This record gives sequence, C-alpha cells and structure tokens, in this order.
Amino acid sequence: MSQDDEKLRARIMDAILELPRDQLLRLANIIAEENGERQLRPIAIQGIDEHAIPSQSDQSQSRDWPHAPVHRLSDHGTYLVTAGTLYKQHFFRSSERLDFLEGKLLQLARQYFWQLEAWAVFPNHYHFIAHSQPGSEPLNGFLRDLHAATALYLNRLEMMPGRQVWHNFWETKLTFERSYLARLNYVHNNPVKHGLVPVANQYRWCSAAWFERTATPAQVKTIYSFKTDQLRVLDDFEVLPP
Ligand code: NI
Repeated sequence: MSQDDEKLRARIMDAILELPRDQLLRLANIIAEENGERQLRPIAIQGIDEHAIPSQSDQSQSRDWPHAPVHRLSDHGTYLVTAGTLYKQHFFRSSERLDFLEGKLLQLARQYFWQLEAWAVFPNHYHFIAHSQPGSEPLNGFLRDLHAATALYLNRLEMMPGRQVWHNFWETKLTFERSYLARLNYVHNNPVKHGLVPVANQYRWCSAAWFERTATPAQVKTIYSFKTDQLRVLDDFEVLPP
C-alpha cells in the first residue's frame, strides 16, 4: 500500500468515528453492496450498538488509542521526548485539562504518523516514546502544533491570550534495544515515580493501562522488569496531584 493510500485510509477511519448513526448505517450498506456481501448487511447493522459509539463528550471512549505496541526500534528513528511548562507551572492541573492535553497528544501523533509506544502526561510536563514511520511529519512540527493547540486551549480558558505555556522540549533518539525497553518501563510507570499513584495503571493520563490491555502478559512482565533507577532521564519535576 502506498503512503497516500495509508493516509487516505487513516483519514477515512477518523471520519467514520465521527459519523452519526444514520450515516454509519448508510455506509455499512454501501460497503456491503460494494463487496457483494448482501448477507452481511444485517450483521453490519446489528453489530452497531448505539451505546458503543463514542460520543464527543465521552473522553475516555473517544481517545485516539495508538495501534498495539511494537516493542522494537523503528528503522526510521525512535525517540523519547520530554516537555515542561514554563517555570514548571501546574498549568494542566485538572482532569479536564489533562484529558485535553493527552487527547491532543494521541490525536496529533496519529495524524502526523508517529506511533506512540508509551506516554505520561502531568500538570507541568509530559514524556512520550514514539516511532517515526515512513511519511511521518518531522518531530519539530508535531510538537509545535501540540504546544500551540494546548496553549491556545489553556489561554482561552483563563483569558490570557498569547501567554507562553511551554518552556521547551528535549528529544533523545533511542538506538539500543535495552535502553529503549528500560525507557518504555520508565515512561509507563512515571506516575509512580512522581508519587501520584501506587500502581501506574491507576493513573488515567499515562499508557500503563493501555499497554497492559494491548500487550501480551509476557511482554508486560518483561518490560516492567527492566531496571529504571539508574536511567538518566530529564525529569526533575515536582508534580502536584491533578
Ligand atoms: Ni516525569
């Protein structure tokens, strides 16, 4: 499949997720007819449960969850990214604001073809590990848009137009398998390091619960067994609970 096809497919899938029920049923009919699968049509329709269709307001359901984790370095580059707010201020200290920041990160990663492998989002900083892929936008552009969109949201909420929200970001290209896997563990479990929860999957705005849901038990066990206390990751943030 060409890159253009991939992009088109991703755009169509995003559009389908937004469709109201009546249009979704029409589309199911069209696909059934195109494929000559008339007998599948009732299944396609029955299979659509109104309550299973995420609504705009249901943040946890409408997340742009990444594809299942791949656990290997990308030929095109795998990066650990950390960004902090200006003076480490707790700008995103509420559930709603963290939802917005995490949601934007997931949405733009998908849109710009960065495959997220681990992430943790806090009121004053975030970390993520992502793979570059063929057709990925440059990391700078991805982060510039993420920071612009989240700063605009925050400044509108607080009526502080033009205020600087983000301080900077730091990226590290990961090139060794072991250091990559150890950093995955570090990011999944970052909410525990910052003292917010006893177990990372209890923290809503990180990848631990998603990772445990999508990876095999053996993969989870392997990655969680990597030592992280000796890692040098830029992470001197005091984090207040949301
Ligand atoms: Ni951190």
